[in-house]
Amino acid sequence: MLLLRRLFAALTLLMMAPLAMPDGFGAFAQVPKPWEVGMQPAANLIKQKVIDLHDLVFWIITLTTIFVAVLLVIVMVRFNAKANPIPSKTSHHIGLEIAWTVIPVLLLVVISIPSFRLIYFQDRTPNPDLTIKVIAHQWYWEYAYPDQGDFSIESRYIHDEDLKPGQLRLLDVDNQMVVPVGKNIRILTSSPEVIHSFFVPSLGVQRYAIPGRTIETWFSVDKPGVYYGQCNQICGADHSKMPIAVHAVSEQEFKAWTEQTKKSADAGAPAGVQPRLMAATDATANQVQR
Ligand SMILES: [Cu+2]
Repeated sequence: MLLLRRLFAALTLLMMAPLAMPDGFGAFAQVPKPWEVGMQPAANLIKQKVIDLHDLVFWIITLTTIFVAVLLVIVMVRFNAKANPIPSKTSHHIGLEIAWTVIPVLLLVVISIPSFRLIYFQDRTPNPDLTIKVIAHQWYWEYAYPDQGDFSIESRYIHDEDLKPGQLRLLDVDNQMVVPVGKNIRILTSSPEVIHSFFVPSLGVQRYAIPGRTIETWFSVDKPGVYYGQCNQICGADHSKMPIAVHAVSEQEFKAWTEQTKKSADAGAPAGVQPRLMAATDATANQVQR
């Protein structure tokens, strides 16, 4: 037990390790690290709830596995043909049978309660401050800001030969999704062609982008910085080239960014900035599926 406790403490320490700050990155950034064990640290309450549920299930699984393994060892040592040449003919034990039915059911109930609570917590935005439509394409992301003048930006990965010092391969993008810090951001995902998935680990967000549907989820970000994720639904040849970079900034910076981006979108859509959404996503954007 002591060894296990030490092992778990080491794992917990690793999870809580100082937050990543890649070279050349002035601001805080949350990225996956080589040899990382456990989940990325929480950047908001949703992720903290994900980690808490994970830890609860981790302990239930660990204790159950140890308990069953110990029973197996006892059976092998005490009841093998040599140690126990004349076996008992007992075939039923009502108390034992009730116990090994009821205890697993109770364990599942214990897991299901926080699990359902978390699913419903992630499902609907409490008091949304703004909405961002996330439209997944083969193979790039489009982020639309209907509340800030209905402009949209396209976000693509950076080719290896174009990477600047400090930029992360297959994580950094040309246009980041910019969001204000501390606000409840409603995310509506959709896709005009195949299924993708919007996944940002440290924000506790994962939602499929499904053709013909608009699905809601939400997140907030506690402190400014860049939070990385990826499409995590196999979506075709360039699936690995759909990174997500969420840049959380102050409210003033966000306002300035939206005004400037809208202006350049209105002025003729330079590369990566488009004033209107694709028709396919417009049609489904207002029907949130339950
Ligand atoms: Cu994808």
